[in-house]
Amino acid sequence: MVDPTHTEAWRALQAHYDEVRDMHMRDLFDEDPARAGRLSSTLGDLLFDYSKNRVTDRSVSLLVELAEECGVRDWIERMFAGDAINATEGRAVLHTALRNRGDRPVMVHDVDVMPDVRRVLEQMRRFAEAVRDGSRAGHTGRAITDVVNIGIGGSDLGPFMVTEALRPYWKEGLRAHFVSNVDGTHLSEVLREVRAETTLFIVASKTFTTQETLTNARSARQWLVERLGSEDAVAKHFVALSTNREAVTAFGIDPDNMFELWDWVGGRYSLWSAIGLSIACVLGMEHFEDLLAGAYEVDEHFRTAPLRENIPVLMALLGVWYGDFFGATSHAVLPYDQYLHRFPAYLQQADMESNGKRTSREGEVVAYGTGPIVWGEPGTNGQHAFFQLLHQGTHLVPCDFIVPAQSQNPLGQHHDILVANCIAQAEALMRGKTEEEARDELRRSGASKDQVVLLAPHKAFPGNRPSNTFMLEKLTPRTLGRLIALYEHKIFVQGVIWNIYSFDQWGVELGKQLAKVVLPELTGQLGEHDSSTQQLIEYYRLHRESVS
Ligand code: G6Q
Repeated sequence: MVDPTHTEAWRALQAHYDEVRDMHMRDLFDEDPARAGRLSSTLGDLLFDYSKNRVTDRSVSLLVELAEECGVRDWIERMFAGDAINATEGRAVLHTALRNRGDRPVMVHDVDVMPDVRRVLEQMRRFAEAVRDGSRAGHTGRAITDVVNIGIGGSDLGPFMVTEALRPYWKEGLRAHFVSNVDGTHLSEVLREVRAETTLFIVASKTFTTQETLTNARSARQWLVERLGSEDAVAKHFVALSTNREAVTAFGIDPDNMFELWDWVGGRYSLWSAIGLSIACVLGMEHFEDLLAGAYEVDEHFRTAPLRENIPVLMALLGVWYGDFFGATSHAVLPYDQYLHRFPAYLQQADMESNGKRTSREGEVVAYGTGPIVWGEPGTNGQHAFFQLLHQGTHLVPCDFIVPAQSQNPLGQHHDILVANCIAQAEALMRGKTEEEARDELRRSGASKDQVVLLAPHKAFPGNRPSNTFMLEKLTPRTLGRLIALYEHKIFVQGVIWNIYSFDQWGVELGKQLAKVVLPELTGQLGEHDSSTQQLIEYYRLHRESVS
């Protein structure tokens, strides 16, 4: 266990920060034409350009030393080896086993988990193929046209993001829907779009105890039985993805219609498991396996590449550099691909639920910054919204630009325009515009002296704002698999350096506990609360509609 601030590398980085904080990236590029080539890495067709960061070669070396002193190499080994590194829950962390395409065994408590992983993949393949070819039909014999995934958090965000990202691979005539929110509006809106006879509900819940998911699943079940007029219909229209056979059976789903996962699969790392069944159904198993294969390539890279060339490690170290030395508190993810519109939301959970922690592995409150606030929107929309703050605001927000070279929907000049904007934004953030340049520009455009004085300070950009750019040939199952796995491992490395446990999520419990207390009070006996909580409950009791 290492407090990162007690390492030699941290102290050296602190001194080094004083040397580099006023350097401008514009000068670093001007002085060194080979900078981009040196500060870039490739993996398959992926180009990771991290040269637009406020680092010198020495910064990178010191950051890598930090990773070494914090034992990153050893932690990587331990994760892949199935050690119980999720210590507060006493579990191994093995999403990498789910996409292990090699023949390496993966041992948990001396048992190789790979035969089970392959068995469930095979079960998913048979099921997905049968749904797709119509042989796994609904209660009345009609083929399935709509798959509705009912799940929340890790049992929703991953499959939803992936199916959206890979829409061009959907089978014609088969649509995916996702219901997560317990707000009845979410389920109602989806049910308006589908027909009971041809709809398959996938109840995705690792624990099968989640209030939102079970509430949605019960209402969906009732809707189906009412429409098809028979309880028997449930067997043909409901399947479950879970670790909890008993609860699945108690809910009324035949265990034969259950796809298993295991406690060593974390919810927010579970899209590679049976939780990905909706992906396999709409995309086909071969595309789901391509997704796994892309992630596996990254796993192999992460396990074997030297830290200095290891892309997730570099991504992680740059985040630590800005968060803990430059004081950045957030990180923007900006995919220039409309299909990736849920990617920032997906990463929000992956990152913030993993590293939004303040307690060290020794149980102490840490004295340094940990996980950032992750946010973002697809470009170019963001440019017309929050980019103002990125360019001229008072916060330093490191950005990730993600852009494929080929569009899934080539249309006139659209893609060139999209890519030009992406590249130009990263350049503008880095380069900026001095007040002198702004004045020159104004003069050339014929502005009066007064206008020049008035406007130049507002038209100047400080620049020196860091970004990474990820360029890929095309967004495919394989390249998406790579991208997701890169971020997963980045998050892991940061957790190791910050000396926190990245794979639990105790911070989501208190609200759930209190909701259990408040729920009966909305209609029954009122308990003791602070005056604000009391007032809100009373307001609701006065105005609520009674539902039959
Ligand atoms: C993820 C979290 C959380 C979880 C949901 C759904 O890492 O644990 O988001 O995925 O709470 O849980 P179930 O799958 O058990 O319903």
